[in-house]
Amino acid sequence: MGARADETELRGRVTDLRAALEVAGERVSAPVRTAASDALTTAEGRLDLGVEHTVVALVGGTGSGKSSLFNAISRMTFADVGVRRPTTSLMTACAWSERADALLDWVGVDRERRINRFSSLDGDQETQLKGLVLLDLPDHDSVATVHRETVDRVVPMADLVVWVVDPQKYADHALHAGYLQGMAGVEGSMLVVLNQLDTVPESQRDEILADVQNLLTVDGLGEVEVLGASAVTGDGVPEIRARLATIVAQRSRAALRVATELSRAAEQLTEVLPAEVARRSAPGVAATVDALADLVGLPERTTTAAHTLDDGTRAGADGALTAASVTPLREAWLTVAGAHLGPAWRDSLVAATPGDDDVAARVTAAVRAVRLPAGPSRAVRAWRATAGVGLVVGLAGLVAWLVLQLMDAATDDVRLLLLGVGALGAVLGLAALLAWRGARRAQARARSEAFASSVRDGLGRVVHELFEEPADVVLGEHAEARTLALAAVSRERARHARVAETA
Ligand SMILES: Nc1nc2c(ncn2[C@@H]2O[C@H](COP(=O)(O)OP(=O)(O)OP(=O)(O)O)[C@@H](O)[C@H]2O)c(=O)[nH]1
Ligand SMILES: [Mg+2]
Repeated sequence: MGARADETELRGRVTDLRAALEVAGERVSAPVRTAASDALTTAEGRLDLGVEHTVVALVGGTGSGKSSLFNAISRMTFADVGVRRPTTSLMTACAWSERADALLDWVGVDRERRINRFSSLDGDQETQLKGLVLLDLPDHDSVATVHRETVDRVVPMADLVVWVVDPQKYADHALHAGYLQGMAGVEGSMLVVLNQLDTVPESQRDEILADVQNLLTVDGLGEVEVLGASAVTGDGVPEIRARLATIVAQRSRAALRVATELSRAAEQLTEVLPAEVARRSAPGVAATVDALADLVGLPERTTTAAHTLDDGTRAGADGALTAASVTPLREAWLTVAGAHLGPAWRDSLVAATPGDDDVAARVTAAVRAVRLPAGPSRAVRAWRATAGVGLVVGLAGLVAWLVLQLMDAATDDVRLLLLGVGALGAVLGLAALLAWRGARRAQARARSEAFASSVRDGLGRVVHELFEEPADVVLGEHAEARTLALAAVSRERARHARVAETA
């Protein structure tokens, strides 16, 4: 990954972690919050120093040729090379960057001891080292305490430590016991240069290089690369520059450190934002509506609605809920909606949900608000009228027939006609009577269904407004904080999590 891309990614992760903290607010415990904001401060501070830089420190005993190599690598004569030992007491820096000043302030290089290689005329040849900050350090085994202190302070800041040894002193005890043996495990950020090879007869060079490598193996640093060079003749210097170019192209240690710090803090945050917490409270809604329906005595009210013909007032009246009667139900809702939430998040959910009084009042009002069409239905009225007419006609026909029969009046035809009309009327009337009863039963059924579904709709609205909506705000914030924290752990993990959670 390029340095720029690194910085962009890390800044994005900083933004995400900060946003996660903002969304979560005080619902995350103070220690986790503090750790995260400390990590943010450190990360931003380090990013401002520029993580695109690769700090390479030349370290070694006095006279090994650090300053000479510094000049050879930078192709300048900025560092003091001397015969009086130790020569270098102040660090010298060469930056293949125009933005390294903040970093060099942090490392502690004096302003006068810095040179910029990038603005020089031959910049074109130097682009392969872009981002390199080369440091010439004082001698690590110095008689001057301050030199040793400088080395001890700066070595941990470096992305790469180049140990410069010479053919006379490469086996030096102070170097191996004091430094190299302690570097086992970080071989990747080390390089050894055996300088002054020009002072060794050509026939012995391979042998002496192999000896250096063997000593490193004894130190537990068998993996460390050893390069031979001569700062005076320039032999081996292009190889060193090529090696540095490769390292400059890799992710810097600073970027790694920032990435690790951010990951650790964000990971801690995701641990207090469990994945098991639901993103929506919808799954608990139906059960709560059912429980409320029981609580308001919906079955009995439905019976009342079926057997009365008013506008539903009777069925909806009476039995105002008390706050206490709502408490268990509200608790049950909070338990389901708030499953797996941390304590502070649960408090936030409780605070967002209206109290028992409100719920009781809204539920009572919802039941009372149900309105049904009053009076008998059209079918009931029609069949009743039909039955009335049929029975009256039937009765009249039969009575007239009976009277004429007894008086032996009128012709047979007329009497037969009256008998027919009477019988037909009676049959029709009775049939209409049966249909009327059926229509009344159908109306009762329809009224009970309409009442029940209106009450359920009303209860559904109450649950939606008083329970679901506020809970979804809290759960949504929880999910958002978690997604942001995951993004701050690493872009990769955030992508995986999003895929898993939407699957
Ligand atoms: N022959 C030869 N002499 C060298 C080479 N590199 C450095 N020298 C000489 O060794 C002496 C010390 O060189 P410096 O570069 O000052 O060594 P240093 O490691 O910076 O020394 P301090 O600053 O005292 O720690 C100088 O006289 C250099 O000219 C080399 O590759 N070959
Ligand atoms: Mg020097």
